[in-house]
Amino acid sequence: MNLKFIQFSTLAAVFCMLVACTGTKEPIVAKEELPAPNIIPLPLNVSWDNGTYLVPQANKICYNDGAKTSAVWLQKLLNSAGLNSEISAEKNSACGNWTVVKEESLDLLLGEEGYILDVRNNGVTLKAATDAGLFYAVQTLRQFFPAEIEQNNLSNTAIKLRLGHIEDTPQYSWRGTMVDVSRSFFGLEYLKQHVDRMALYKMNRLHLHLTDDQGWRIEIKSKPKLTKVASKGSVTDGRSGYLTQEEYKDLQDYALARNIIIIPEIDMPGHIYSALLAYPELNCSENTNINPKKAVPPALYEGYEVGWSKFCLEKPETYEFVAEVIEELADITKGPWIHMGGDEIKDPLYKEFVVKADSIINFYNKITIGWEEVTQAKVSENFISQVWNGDTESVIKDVKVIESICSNFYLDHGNTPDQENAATWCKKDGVSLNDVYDYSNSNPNVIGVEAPVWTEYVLTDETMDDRFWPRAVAVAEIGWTPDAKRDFSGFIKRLSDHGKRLSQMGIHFFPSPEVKWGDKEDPKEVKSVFYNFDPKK
Ligand code: TNX
Repeated sequence: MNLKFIQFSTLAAVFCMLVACTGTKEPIVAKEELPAPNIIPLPLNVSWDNGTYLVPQANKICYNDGAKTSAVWLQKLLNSAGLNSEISAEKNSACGNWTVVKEESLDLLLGEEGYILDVRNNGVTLKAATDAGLFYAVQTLRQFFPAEIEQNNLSNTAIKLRLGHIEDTPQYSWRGTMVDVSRSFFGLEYLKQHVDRMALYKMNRLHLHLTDDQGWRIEIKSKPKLTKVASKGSVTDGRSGYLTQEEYKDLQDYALARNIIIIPEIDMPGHIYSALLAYPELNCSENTNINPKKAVPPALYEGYEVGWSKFCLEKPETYEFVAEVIEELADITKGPWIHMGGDEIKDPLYKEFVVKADSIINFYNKITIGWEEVTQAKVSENFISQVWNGDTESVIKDVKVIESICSNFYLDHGNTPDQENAATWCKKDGVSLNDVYDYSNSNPNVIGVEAPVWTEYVLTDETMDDRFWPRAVAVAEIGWTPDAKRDFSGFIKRLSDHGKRLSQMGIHFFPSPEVKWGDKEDPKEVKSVFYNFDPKK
C-alpha cells in the first residue's frame, strides 16, 4: 500500500478523534451558540454555559458498578442519533467521553428519582443514586437531541449539545395517567406506546381501569367467565377484549424498565355489571342490586350511564368472589398497589364492603387505593385516596391523596369547549391546557397527580392520543417541577418546541390553541427512541 495514503489516513483518523467525525465528509465545528434545549418537565436547577459539545462519531461510555443498564439506555440514545459507542466497566471514571455513575450516597441530595447531568466540552456525565434517576438523566439528554431522533433518523447530522449543568429531582412521587380500558379496550400495543410517551416526560404511574359495567379486561384464571363472557362487551362502537396474564406481565416489565409502575383497578362494589353478567349467581334475588335495570344478564351493557349496578352486598358469595379475584390479581401484580374503585354507589352496606375489600387487599400484601368516596369508611392507615370531585368528608385524618380533581385532570373532557366526543359533566367548556397547568395545592397529604382518560367516547388510538397529548405533558410538569418554578407562559414556549417531537413519535396530539406550534407536521409512523427496546437483552 502506498505510504503516503497510510500517512494521510492516520492523520485523518487522529483528526477525527481530536475534533469530531460525524458521518458527513467534513468535520463540523460548532461556531454559533446553540439555544438551550426546551426541557419538559422543567428541571429543578439548570445552569447553561456558553458553548457546545460536538459529539464525535465514535463514543465510549464508561459506567461504574450497578450502572450497566443505564449505560445501555444511553448507548441506545446515541445509536438512534446515528452515533457509534462502546460501553465499558473500566474503573477509571475518566475512561470515556460519556460517564454513567450510580452512587447510593447521592440519595441524600437527589432522592430516589433525581439525577445530575453535566455536559462539558469534553464529554457528558450522568449521576444518580438509582437506576430511575439515571434513566431520567437519559430522558433529559434525549431532549437535547433534534426531534428526528425519535424516528432514528439522524445519521449525517452533526450532534451538538449545549453545555450546562442540571441537578434535578421531582416535586411529587406520584406522576400518573389512567387509561379506562373497560368502556373501550386499549390493548398491549397501545399501552406500551403510552408507557414510552409517559417515560419521556418522567411520569411513573400507569393506572388501568380494568373493569366496569361494559367489560372486564384482565384474565383471572380461577374465574374463566370473566374473560369468556364479560370481556366481550364495550360501549357502542368501542373495542372489546382483554389482557391475558402473559400480556399483563409483559406490560408491567416493559413499564418497570422505564420506572413506571402499573396499578390495576377492579372497580367495586359499583360499576360491576360485567362481572354480574358473567356470574349471575352473584346477583341478589330478582336482580334487586341492578337498579334501574339498564341491563340484566345475559345481555351486555353498551350504554354510558353510571351508578345502576352493584354487588349484592348481603351475599357471602360476593366476598368469596372478591377474595379470589384479589388473590390472583395480587399474585400477578408487581407493584405495591391495588385500586378498589369504590366510586358512585349508594348502599347501606357500602362502608362495610369498603373496610372488608381494603383488608382483603392488605391481606394479599398490597396497599389499597380507592376513589375518594371510600374514605367515608374507616380504611387502613396506609390507604391512598384518589380525589376526583373533592366532595367527600373523609373519616380518616391524614389519608394520603392522589389528585385527579376533574376540573384540572379529567382529560376525557374536551381540549376546547366545542370538541366532539368529549365529556362535559365536570366542566362544560372542557379542560384546557391552561386549566391543567393551573393546578397547585398546599395539602401536605398530596403525594402527586394523575390524569384519567375515561373512554365512553374515546374509541380509537387517535382519539386517545388527542385526549392525552399535550395535556399529559402539563400533568408531567405539575408532578415534577415545584410550583414556585413553574409558569404557564414559559411552559407553552418550551412546549411549542415539542410539537415536532410528538409528531415524530407518531402521536396524534391536539394542537392546543394556547401554543404557537410552528409548522404542523403529520404524525409519523409510531416509533420513538426506546420503542420496543429492552436494555437487558
Ligand atoms: C365519573 S370519576 C366516573 C367514571 C366515568 C367518568 C366520566 C369516577 C371515579 N367515575 O365512571 O367514566 O365520570 O367522565
